[in-house]
Amino acid sequence: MKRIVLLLAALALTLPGFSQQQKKVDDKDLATTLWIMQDLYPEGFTIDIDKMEFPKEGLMVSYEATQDHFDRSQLPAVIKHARAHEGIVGGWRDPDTGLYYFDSTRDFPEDSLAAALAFARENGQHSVFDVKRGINVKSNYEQQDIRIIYDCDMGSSTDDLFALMMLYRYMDMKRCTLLGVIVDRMDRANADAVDVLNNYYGYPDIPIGLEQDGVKDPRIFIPYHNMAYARSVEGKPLFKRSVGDDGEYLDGYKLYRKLLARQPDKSVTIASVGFVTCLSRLLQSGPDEYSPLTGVQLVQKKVKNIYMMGGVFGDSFEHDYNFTAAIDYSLKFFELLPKDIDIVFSPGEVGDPLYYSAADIISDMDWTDSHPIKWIYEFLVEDKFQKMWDPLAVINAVEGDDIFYELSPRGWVTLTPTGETDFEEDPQGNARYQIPGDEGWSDFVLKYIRLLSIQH
Ligand SMILES: [Ca+2]
Repeated sequence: MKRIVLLLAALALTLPGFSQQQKKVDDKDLATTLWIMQDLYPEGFTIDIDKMEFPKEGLMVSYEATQDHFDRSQLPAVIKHARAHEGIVGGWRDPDTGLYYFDSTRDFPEDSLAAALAFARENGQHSVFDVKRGINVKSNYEQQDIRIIYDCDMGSSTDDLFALMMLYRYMDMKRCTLLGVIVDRMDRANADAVDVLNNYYGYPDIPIGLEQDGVKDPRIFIPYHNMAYARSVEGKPLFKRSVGDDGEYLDGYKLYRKLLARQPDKSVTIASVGFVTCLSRLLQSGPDEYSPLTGVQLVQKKVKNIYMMGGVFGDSFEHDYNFTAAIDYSLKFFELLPKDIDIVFSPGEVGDPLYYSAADIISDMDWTDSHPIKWIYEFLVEDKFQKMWDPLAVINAVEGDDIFYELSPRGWVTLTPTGETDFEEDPQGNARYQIPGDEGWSDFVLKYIRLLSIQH
C-alpha cells in the first residue's frame, strides 16, 4: 500500500502545479520517491529536487562524487551532495549491467557545450546529456591532434556553411585544428563569405584559398555569396572581415601546397565537401616556392586521410554532383591520389533525411540579431530547408570512424567517365563509404548539428 502511495507521489512530480503546492519534500520521502522513479522512468530522468521540477533544457553532467550509486541505501548521499551543489539528481539505467544509477548532477546552459564537456572529462563521465534534445554527447573521446583542411564549394547550398560552423565549434572544444579553408567554387565573393565566417566565429586568421581555374558557371542553389557585402540601413557593413575587399586569396591548390609543406608527415585530414578541382590541381602540380615536392609526393607525405562528400554506392540511384560537375578534374583526382591514403565517402543518401528547416535555423540562432547564416535565411531563403550533407564528412573527420557511422568494408573506388563511382571490395583497399543510418540515427545527428549551431 505504501508503495502505491509513493508511486502516486512520484507520478505527481510530473504534474504542473505540484511544485507550488509542495515546495519542501522531506529528504527521507524524497529518497523513497527517487527510488520508485526508476520504474516510472526506465529510460532515465533528471529532476531539480529543490523546485521539484523536471528541467526542460540544459546540459547535464554527473558529479564524480556520486558515481556508482545504485543502491537504495546510497540515495541519501546523492541527495545530500545535490542539496549542497546544484540540487539536481539524474537517474539512468546502464544497459550493460541493468543497474539503475542515481547521480548528483551539474547543469550547464545549453549553449555551453565546451564547458560541459570539459567538466564531464574532469569528472570521468562518458557523456553530457542534452535535456531538450534528449541526446547524449560523448565526452570520452580520445584527445587527438586532428589537423583539417576544409575544401568546400561555398556559395550555393548552405550545408557548406553548417559544416564550416561545426569545424569552428570543434575548434572551440579543442577537438581539431582548422589549418585552412579552400573554396573550390570560383568567384571571390565565395571566399569573402568564408572571410565573414572566420571573423564571426572568432578565427579571423584562418587562411582561405580560392579556386581560379575550376568549374565554369556551376549551378547555384541559393545565391548567398553576397552575404559578405551586406549593409545595415545606415550603409555600414553588417559583418566583420579580415581579408577585406582589397585582400588577395591564394589559388586553392597553392594554399594546399603552402599548408601541407609546413605540416608534420601524415598528419593532415582533408574534409572535401565540394568539387575536387583544387585537389586535382594540387595532385597535378609541380615543385614551387612552398615545396620541392610534386603535388602527388606532397599529398603522399603529408596527408593522413580524406573525408569526402560525394559518390553513389549501394542501392542509391541519385546522381553525384560534386564529381560530375568537373569530370575531367575528378578523373585526374581519382587517377593520381596515392593509393595508401584512406578515403571515406559520404554519399548523398546518408544526408538526405537530415532536413534542417529555415524556421529551425532561424530559431536556433535567436540568441543574436546579427548572424551571417541567419541573415541568409531571413533575407534570401525564408521558406526553404537544407539537407545536411556536408556536415557528415566533417563529423566523420573529427569524431573518427567508430563512433557515428557504419562504414562499408574496404575496397577500391574508380570513377567512370560518366561520373559513376564503382566500388570493388578488397580488404587492402583504401576506400570506404558511409552507410545510411535509420530514422533514429538521422534524428540524433540532426539534433547534434543543431546543438552545435546554438553554441556561442
Ligand atoms: Ca558542398
